[in-house]
Amino acid sequence: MLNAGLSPFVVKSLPVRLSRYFLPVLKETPGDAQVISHQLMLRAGMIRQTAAGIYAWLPLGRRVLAKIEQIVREEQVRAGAIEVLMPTIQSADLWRQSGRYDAYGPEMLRITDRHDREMLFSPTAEELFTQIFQNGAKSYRDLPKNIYQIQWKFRDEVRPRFGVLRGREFLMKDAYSFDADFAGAKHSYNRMFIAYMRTFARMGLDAIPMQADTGPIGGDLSHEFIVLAPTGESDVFYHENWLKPRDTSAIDADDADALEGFITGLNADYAATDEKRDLAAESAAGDQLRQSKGIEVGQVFYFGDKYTKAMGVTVQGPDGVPITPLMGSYGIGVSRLVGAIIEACHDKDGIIWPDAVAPFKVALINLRVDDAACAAAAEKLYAELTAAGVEVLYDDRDERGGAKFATADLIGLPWQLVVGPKGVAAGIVELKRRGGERVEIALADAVGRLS
Ligand code: 5CA
Repeated sequence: MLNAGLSPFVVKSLPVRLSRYFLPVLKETPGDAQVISHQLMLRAGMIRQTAAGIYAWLPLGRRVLAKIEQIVREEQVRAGAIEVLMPTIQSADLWRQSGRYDAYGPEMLRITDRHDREMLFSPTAEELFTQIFQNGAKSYRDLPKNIYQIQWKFRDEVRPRFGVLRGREFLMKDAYSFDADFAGAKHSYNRMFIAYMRTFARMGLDAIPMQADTGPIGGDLSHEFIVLAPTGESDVFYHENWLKPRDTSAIDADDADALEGFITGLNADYAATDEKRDLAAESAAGDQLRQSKGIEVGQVFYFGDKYTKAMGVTVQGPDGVPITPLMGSYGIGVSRLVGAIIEACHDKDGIIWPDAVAPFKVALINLRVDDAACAAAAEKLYAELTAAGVEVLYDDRDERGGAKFATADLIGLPWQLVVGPKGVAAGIVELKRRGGERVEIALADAVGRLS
């Protein structure tokens, strides 16, 4: 293991009283939003667009983003990657060293500072990570290394659309691995591959790894992780075996051979994006071949010495001969995932958050704020749930019950705990699973059930 330490970024979210929160929900579906996730994110008060493809994240959206970031982090740390933070604004000269300053084209946002120096807003960060690595690593003993960040990127997309699914400014996890030889580099690639499967599964998503084109990153080995969704922008082809969930819990990622064997076994089932279709493999799959639309939530690349060679990066080898490290890079669309999860998890009333990424666990709904017994019971539940460490959004607003239910359904918290005057008199509250069944339980049992 490279780094078994815990992430230093765990922040506990606090419970909230809705009357004092900032949750600007919309009754009407905004006309300019074409896909369901974009509509629901606007309606649930998660984001607001500030310019084409650029979004402000409001409190509820920020909490979901933080939950997703945290899962991504935990699986990166588990895979041995080490967190850093690079600047978003980078110098054109750095990008000239790899040749990508000219090659990247109009997707790169170019900026000139007051001294007429050419700068840019990073669309990805192979060059900077390579430079930082070179600066700190001198010998083969410094290998392997995998360094990552979770940082905003900017790509001046021709057609930003579908809300956060294709933004211009978006949050990405990007990791970069450095190894001494191909066997090591393949192990680094496989570690990220399995980390991605675990990451997406924890978020309640079935993401299928598919052979993919390498585009402007370059290289000769790449997989895109695709969530199937009719609104996806990618056309994908896969063997129906991929529709069955894969268990990765028993895999020891430190064991390079076992890991390679597991991933080779997975990839025996065909799955490819449009650019990488293999007609022979498709005919072999016969009537088990499926075609669908999908959303790319992550991509892994192996590109060898493409950047290290261009930028003249070496470390001292064991025999004194310099080694040019071999690299891979590994991206996850953190902000895109918020939209992708909603595309996969919603109904006609709103979002249905998987537990692991829900902004709060429980909506505590007081149906009658003007009723003293009701208010006292709700306040007590709020205090006890908070003390038990349950993330609760307490709807203490002076509103009709119907409006409160509509808000709770729209924002999609996994549980609704409903306190009404009749129930309180009988010592009963209602517990409803969002998208599932509702049951009456004893008031005294409510905190236990939700902790
Ligand atoms: N340097 C590599 C990996 S570190 C890289 O940039 N890969 S990427 O181009 O595939 O981007 C990584 C992930 O960012 C994608 O899988 C996708 O989930 C997300 N992403 C890319 N473009 C956008 C966009 N315009 N809006 C939202 N997310 C995006």
